[in-house]
Amino acid sequence: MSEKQSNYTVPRVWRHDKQSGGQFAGINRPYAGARYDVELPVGEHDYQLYSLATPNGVKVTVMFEELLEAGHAAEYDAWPINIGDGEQFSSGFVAVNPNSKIPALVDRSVVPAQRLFESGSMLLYLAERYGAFIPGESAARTETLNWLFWQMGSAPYVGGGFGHFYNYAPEPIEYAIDRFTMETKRQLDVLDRRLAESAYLGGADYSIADIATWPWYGALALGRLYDAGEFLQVDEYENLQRWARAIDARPAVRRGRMVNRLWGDPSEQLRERHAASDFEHRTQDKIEAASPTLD
Ligand SMILES: N[C@@H](CCC(=O)N[C@@H](CS)C(=O)NCC(=O)O)C(=O)O
Repeated sequence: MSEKQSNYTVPRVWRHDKQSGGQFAGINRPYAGARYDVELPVGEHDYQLYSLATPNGVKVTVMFEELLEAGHAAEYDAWPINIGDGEQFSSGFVAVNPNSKIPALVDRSVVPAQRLFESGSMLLYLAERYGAFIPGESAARTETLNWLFWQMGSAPYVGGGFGHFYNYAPEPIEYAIDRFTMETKRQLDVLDRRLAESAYLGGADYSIADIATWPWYGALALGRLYDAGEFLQVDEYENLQRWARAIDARPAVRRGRMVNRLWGDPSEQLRERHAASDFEHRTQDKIEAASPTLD
């Protein structure tokens, strides 16, 4: 253990008796499990998604919208889970995801109903169910899974590492920001080099590897995540830019980004989604216009 430059002496035993002061400090606890009893709402479709439009949530709403766009019968109900309010710790949510993180999904078309947690598991389940966005041929399928699992292992360095210390920590810590910026830029270069040799991550075709990766690294490349585009000099990654823009222009991606979104431009928020027509009639601007709040 280094003894340089710190007022902090590491105790023999860590105790949870202080607040870190960070943005999510109020909801973090060092133990798992339900904190209160509330059942989850259930709509009419086979798929019930409990999520939020963070990068991990957007992966799954984009997948559903891509499946629907391609003509598959993958209608779903999407219910917002406000993680800032601790809704991921309800008994209903924990029964679907014991890890208390969005997204969580239930497929009621099978008996007993199938629960799914981990966005990568959901993408693979849906891709296999519909034979879509995953190659059938062994080498291309394996390469697609290589990148899918790469994303699942790598993104926590961006979100929990870079994003946390650059954006959410109560004070900037140079050592932590340097460490995670180094790794984030290295990962951006990994993607840029792959996308120099291939249109999409798995190969010539758009797949679940791209659907998983774009909400994190595409958003970073487009300067939408943590307002860190200039800091990370994302314009230098030309192949990544080409890929990020191509995916951004897909209609299903535009819709998927809106689902379970609780912040930003009200016309871009579809807080609950139950039907394709909701994008036209149930965005937050229209809901607010129909029932103006009283001052
Ligand atoms: N590996 C998980 C990560 C899910 C995750 O980290 N979700 C975050 C939002 S992006 C969350 O629910 N955080 C709430 C919390 O940590 O209490 C996945 O891909 O599904």
